Amino acid sequence: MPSTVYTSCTLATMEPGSAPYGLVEDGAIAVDDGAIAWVGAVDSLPSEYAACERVDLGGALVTPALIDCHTHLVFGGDRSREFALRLGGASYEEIARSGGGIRSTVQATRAASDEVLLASALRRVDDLLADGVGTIEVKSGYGLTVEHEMRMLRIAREIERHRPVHIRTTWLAAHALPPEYENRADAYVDEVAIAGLERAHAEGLVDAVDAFCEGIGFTPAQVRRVFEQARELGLPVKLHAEQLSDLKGAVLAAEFDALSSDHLEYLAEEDVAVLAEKGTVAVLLPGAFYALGETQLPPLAALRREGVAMALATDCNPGSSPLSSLRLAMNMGCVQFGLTPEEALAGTTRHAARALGLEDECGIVAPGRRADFAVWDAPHPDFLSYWIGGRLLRGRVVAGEYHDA
Ligand code: DI6
Ligand code: FE
Repeated sequence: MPSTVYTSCTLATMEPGSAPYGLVEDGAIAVDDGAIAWVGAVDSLPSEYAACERVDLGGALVTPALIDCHTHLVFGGDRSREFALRLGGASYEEIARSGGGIRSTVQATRAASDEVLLASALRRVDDLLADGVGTIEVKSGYGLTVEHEMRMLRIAREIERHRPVHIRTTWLAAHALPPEYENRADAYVDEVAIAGLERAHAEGLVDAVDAFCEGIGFTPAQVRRVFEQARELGLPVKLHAEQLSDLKGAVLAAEFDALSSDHLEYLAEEDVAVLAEKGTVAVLLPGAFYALGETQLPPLAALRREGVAMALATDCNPGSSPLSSLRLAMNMGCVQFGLTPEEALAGTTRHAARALGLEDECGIVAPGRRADFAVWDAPHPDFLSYWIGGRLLRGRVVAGEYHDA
């Protein structure tokens, strides 16, 4: 396929090192066969690209396509009623313990047809695409039987057939205990979380394995058993850790060379070093922090000091984070957690790619990476975190194909 050269743009390549944001003024990107072949200032475009088709971007800002590395966006029903209850004083944990919360979404998800689940997921996907997203991670966790968990991942994979976006799927059967396993959590772990993982993996449905390590979720000992199975199958792990309390989940995940530990509001300062040592990404989820009215902040200064890569994601889910804008998550990461706008963009590009084990494929605009980038009407990359709402996106290039916003 002949190359296409995109010109007349400011490039925020997000390559670490040199300039802030890896900025290149008056930049050009040569795309060949769905991959980036060359990146730089248009003045130094190699002569071999001189005769290629050119696309003038009219001075737009170009960033890597954003990556939402933590979502639960396939689910049935909604939980707006719970939102009202929480505003009236009930806590997230109280609602969960009284049979609401995740369990109510499980009921609605099991009852919904494949078509209804896919159609509602696509609405949330479209919201994300309008924010320049090119890759989305989607977790299971609202089926809680082997069949229903596998169905969720099949539907997640189906999204790629309907929209220009890359999907990564995560097995999260250890999300909540379904009513039929009341007081039998260990049996659930064996019969659904572990046995189902084997089946889902055999069908090629699993890119990574996750669990909810929490008082209202699963104990570290139970999570360890799920992770041992993942290791046996050669699958990478990640963990919902230290969201509501400190169970040392992040330390456990690091022991299994986790791609990421996610949430981390209650991560102890002394446990930050182990993330740095293992190269585990800290995925921060300010949407859940905001929507649950939390006050305990993740240990940002220590994460930064130790050089832990920090990603940002929506955690898009019907309970704790009814959020389908990754740019709003970036704004919240800055305003609530104290990230800089550059850290926020690194958190939804380069570091988000690492949180999915995709650092060699996407997350920066560089030769050899997939041609996934977002084209914005924005004067500077700070603007993407600064401006709340609006339609900043002009278009997305996904695997070398241009799609208008
Ligand atoms: N932590 C979360 O924030 C979501 N899951 C999890 O393990 C919440 C999911 C829900 O409330 O439906
Ligand atoms: Fe989550």
